[in-house]
Amino acid sequence: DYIKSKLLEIAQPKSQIVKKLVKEHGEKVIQNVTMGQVLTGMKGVVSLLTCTSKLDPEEGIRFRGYSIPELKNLLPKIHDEGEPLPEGIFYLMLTGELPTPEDVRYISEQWAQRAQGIPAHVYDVIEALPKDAHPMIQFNTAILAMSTESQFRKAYLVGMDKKDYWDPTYEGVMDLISRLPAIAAYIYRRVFYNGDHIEPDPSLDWAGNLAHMMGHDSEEAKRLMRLYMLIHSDHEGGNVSAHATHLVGSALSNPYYSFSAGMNGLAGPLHGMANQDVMHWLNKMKREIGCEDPTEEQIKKYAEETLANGRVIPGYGHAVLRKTDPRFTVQLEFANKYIPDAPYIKLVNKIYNVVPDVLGATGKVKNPWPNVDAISGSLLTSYGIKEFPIYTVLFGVSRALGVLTQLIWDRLYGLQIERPKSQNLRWFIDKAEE
Ligand code: CMX
Repeated sequence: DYIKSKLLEIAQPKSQIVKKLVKEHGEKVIQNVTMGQVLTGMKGVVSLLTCTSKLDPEEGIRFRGYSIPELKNLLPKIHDEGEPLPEGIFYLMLTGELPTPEDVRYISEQWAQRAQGIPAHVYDVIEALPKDAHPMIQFNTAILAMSTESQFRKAYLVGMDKKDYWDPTYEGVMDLISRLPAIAAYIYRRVFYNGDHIEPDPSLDWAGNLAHMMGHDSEEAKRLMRLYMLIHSDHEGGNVSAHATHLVGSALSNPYYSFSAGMNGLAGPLHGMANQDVMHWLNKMKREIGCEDPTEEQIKKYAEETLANGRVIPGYGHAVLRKTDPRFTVQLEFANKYIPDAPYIKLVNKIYNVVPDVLGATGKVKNPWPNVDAISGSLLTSYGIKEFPIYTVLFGVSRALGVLTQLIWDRLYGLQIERPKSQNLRWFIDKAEE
């Protein structure tokens, strides 16, 4: 595997730098932390080393320095007009370099081959769950069930030198990522299509195959899936799914355990589950207003009622972003270009016109603008993927690309176990009085 030797070459000097920073600058003060930050979710506290992507509050996400619009041009794609292949962003996040079309092809082939190794018991475990168990329950159970295959644990028990931990981590990550589309599609077909499963097409790319195995075989659906897999892949290190994966991985739990932790976090309504909740919110609005095409005035009233009832408006707001999420914008551009008249897209546009003002009027919401989830479900629905409970699973398949790449880097850097300090309420009261 030439990627492994390349990675080691890139990583060796970097891991030396990390060691040197700890040794020679370990005492350096890098930030003051306020009580408010600690008591409101540690926002803005620099406490993680993440190399795969960085989030700017105004500009949004950059993957190894490249924005989404830049990557649309720079990453290899199947058609000139089409979307970059997620294999390419994986390569970029892993190595820090832009891939050639050959690199992308190599990863596609590797994943197609590795995907064949899903152990039979994983399907038995999924089948043991009730069909109406939320797809995220089924997805995460399958991920844990796959950890019987972990090379990391075996290598650890044999007594592997810690400088080599990254190698079985890489193997586990490649296996795991390769298998997620088949698992996601299996759950989708089990829950929504009577278990009428579709075999993978070995000639297809990773995301194209996911759309195919789900039964959405048009080129448009495959293009949308590539876009979806690209933009959800990473969002810096502090979001719940990335941080949870990193935290659990810091105990040298294998990639399956680590990713499963991240997926448990993604299943929360304030994180990845928001993409499903947006659809519930929209549909409830249509039901309550009693029409398919509510006016902006009606939407505004419904949004205000949502707030008055002590609920959040899903798809809006962000812990870091302070502008419209570029992941929202790129989806809106796709929708406005190809399906401007789709009813759900019209609705998304109207909501975008009124909800920021409604949230702004509260005076407390720090970011009134839409995030990635405000449109993803409407777009999927418009392309025939209408089963909302699968949306967070699709988010999870994509998120694996970033958080698991970072997990390999955690091992390459030789990072230690994470163990921040906690204090009780008395300590905070005493601090306030100091
Ligand atoms: N609707 C209503 N209230 C909102 C809001 C929204 N969309 N966004 C923030 N607020 C409220 C918060 O609940 C908080 O209220 P309290 O002071 O009463 O607790 C206040 O505004 C301040 O919050 P904030 O600093 O602006 O936002 P946070 O960093 O605490 O939270 C987020 C960020 C995303 C959880 C929040 O904006 C939210 O709940 N949004 C809706 C859910 C959502 O879309 N999540 C998906 C995010 C993207 C993703 O991970 O997929």
